[in-house]
Amino acid sequence: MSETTFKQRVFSGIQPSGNLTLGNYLGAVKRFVKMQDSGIETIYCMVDMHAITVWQNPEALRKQTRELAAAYIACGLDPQKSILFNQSQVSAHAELGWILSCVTRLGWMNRMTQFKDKAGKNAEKMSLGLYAYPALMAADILAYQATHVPVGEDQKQHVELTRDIAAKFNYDYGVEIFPAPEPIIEGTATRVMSLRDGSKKMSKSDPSDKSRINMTDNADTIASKIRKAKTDPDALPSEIGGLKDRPEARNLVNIYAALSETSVEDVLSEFGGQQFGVFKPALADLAVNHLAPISTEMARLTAEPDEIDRILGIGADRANAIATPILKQVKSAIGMIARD
Ligand code: AQP
Repeated sequence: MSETTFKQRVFSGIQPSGNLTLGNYLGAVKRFVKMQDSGIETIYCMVDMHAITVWQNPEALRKQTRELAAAYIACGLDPQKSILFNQSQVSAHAELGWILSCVTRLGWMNRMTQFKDKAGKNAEKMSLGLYAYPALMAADILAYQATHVPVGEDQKQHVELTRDIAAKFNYDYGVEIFPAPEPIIEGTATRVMSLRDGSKKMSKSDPSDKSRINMTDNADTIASKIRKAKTDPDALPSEIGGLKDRPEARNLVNIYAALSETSVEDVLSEFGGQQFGVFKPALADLAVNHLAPISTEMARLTAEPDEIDRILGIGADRANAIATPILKQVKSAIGMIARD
């Protein structure tokens, strides 16, 4: 059992692999903002090295990274309060990623459901990086000795793997360098589902744009996507139990609750007995009112790419200042020679 007390520190990241979705916003960024004001140091990354586990057009990657930075800031992350940077500017991620790959067991990696979901039947054609992704994610977190990791439900298994990797490294080298980071998964929208299929998670890389709400969608597009979202013919129930076996209805109610910061019970007490013809326009209004100021601010920020790059550079320097001494301890524990 670890005796070391680690300073509380939050780390999380998002891949600049496409447009930020409502799922990323509700499952991650909105909660990043809450944690920023909790008095704990917060570090939020644009994980561009994870994004390239699937081929990205270089120009698109640059644009998506700046857009993601703009989205972080437009949603309320303050670069003075939180450390904001893109992963590839801090080499400790890649260095520690390799070291932790040598600690991680293949049997552990083979149990990762996200690789199976993403690779499907084409595993042989996927990159080695996509398979090794969770070891790099462990390095992202452990390079800062982070203790809290706000994520959506789909990332829980990877944070749990990070705990196993941290414990094995500490045990193998007889040190207490790494904490056991806690996944923080809270709220009614920890797993926002596709608008076209209530059994699939809403995802940036889903080939169907209609499956998701992008943070850059305009009011008409948001309203149209919600209007066309798959549902069933029944009215909304008044009790949570009535959402059982109705994944699409449950998803829309969860989104409403998360956006309005109320509970599912409250949403059902307001809309129970109503048809989707009433509920969908109310949800569309709520979503547009919530997201429009964010997309306007994102557009303003992305019009100044040099300013975004400057903010990311400052964030990378601050991140480096934390990660470099931790990586030094790791290398020394392993027996790697370094200059002072
Ligand atoms: N649908 C979702 N509901 C709730 N949370 C979600 N997250 C992602 N999708 C949902 C959370 O967003 C954070 C960043 O995710 P990511 O970009 O690192 O990778 P991902 O989980 O693979 O997200 P996507 O959108 O599905 O990306 P692609 O399509 O590129 O793989 C994480 O905290 C995640 O839990």
